[in-house]
Amino acid sequence: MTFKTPIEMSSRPANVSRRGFVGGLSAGILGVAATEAANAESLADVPDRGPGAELGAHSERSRFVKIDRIPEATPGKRNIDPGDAINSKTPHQKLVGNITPTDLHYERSHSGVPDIDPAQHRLLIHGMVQKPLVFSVDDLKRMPSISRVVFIECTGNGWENWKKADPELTVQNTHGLVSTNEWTGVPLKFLIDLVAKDKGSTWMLAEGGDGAGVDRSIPLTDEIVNEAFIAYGQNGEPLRPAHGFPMRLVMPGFEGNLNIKWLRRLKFGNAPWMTRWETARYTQLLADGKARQFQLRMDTNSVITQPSGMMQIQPGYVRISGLAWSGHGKIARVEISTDGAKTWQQAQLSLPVLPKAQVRFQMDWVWDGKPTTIVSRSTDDQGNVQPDRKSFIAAMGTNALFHYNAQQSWSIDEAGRVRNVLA
Ligand SMILES: Nc1nc2c(c(=O)[nH]1)N[C@H]1C(S)=C(S)[C@@H](COP(=O)(O)O)O[C@H]1N2
Ligand SMILES: [Mo]
Repeated sequence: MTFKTPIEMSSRPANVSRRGFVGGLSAGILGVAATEAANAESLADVPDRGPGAELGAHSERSRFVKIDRIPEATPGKRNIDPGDAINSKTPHQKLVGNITPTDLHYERSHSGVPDIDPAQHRLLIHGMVQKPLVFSVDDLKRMPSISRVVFIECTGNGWENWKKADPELTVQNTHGLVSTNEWTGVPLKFLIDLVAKDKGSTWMLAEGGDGAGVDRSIPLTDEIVNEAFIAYGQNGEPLRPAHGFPMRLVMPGFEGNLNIKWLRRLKFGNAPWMTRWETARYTQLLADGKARQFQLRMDTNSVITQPSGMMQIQPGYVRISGLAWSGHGKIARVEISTDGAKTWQQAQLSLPVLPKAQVRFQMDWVWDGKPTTIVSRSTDDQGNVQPDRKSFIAAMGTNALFHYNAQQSWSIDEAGRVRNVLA
């Protein structure tokens, strides 16, 4: 859910001065940021050089860098047998920048990863069309393509904090089901024109080629027809099997579940198919006992990733950093409170700020060593403001499970320990 406040729309988000973007770093903080660095005038303190390792066919991370996704089961069940995992989450606490490395993009696969030979794979497009067609992967690769940086977010992202706050959760546990990659593929609009879709067709069924039989009904709004695409590329290479090799649907701004992986069929019709995935699953039980269906858009969200859950900070200079995203459009601004949501300051955004993609925000802070709570709040260019937890729960109740986008609070105690709390 979101709050609406009227804000101006422009290429530079309203109310953000150029100084609000990185590049306009204020000189005042330079001295504070460098206080940890030692005084030096020669190379004496800089380690010597030596011969390097041989060149390989591809590069690996440094042996000094330990960075992994974590496989998890249902909410709250951590440290499980990987064979029981339903998700594998992105380690946002260890990442920088706006793009998620391909191997660390979160994964949600309902029945494991199928082993698909691209030479055998086919995509059938049929239903309310003049020319039903079946495409190979090579057919798609010969068509005009687009490349777009977008986030994909599981509707379950954040569900750990609906009811209670486990103080031992990291940001990987609470927000590890959203990632941002560049995807390359064929616009849905191009395929719609090839098969000559009937004007009367207002819905599309997208079906995956995995054992779970994930299939979803997608309303053919102008926005979806113009923005959805069938991707075969991910961060410049073929999709990884975990993310839908050899092709998947990409639905910028909408529920992760609609981004059907291992895509094998698109069927056009004039009503939703009411599949298991939009009736028994991915509906929201509201406070009055009624269920909400087809809540498809991912709302305005943000989270501080550094410092975040289970980290330890020292009094003095702290660079706060995090990620913000919105399924409605571009992030216009992010504000940070370091006094438990009493006062707010505007953070800097790392360019470029792209629609329906995650953007990194940063802010300087000098921690006085007193216990406090830090929290971020994002606003997008459509005027949607990320709600605080109380308003979110008041509107959504506690029966629901999906689309949690309340502000994330991290408490800091007198020892500098950072913990997950519900504000
Ligand atoms: N065929 C198929 N498509 C699927 C899924 C699946 O299990 N099978 N999982 C869905 C869900 S619930 C999410 S959140 C996204 C996850 O995409 P990712 O694993 O590339 O992050 O894919 C969606 N597409
Ligand atoms: Mo999902």
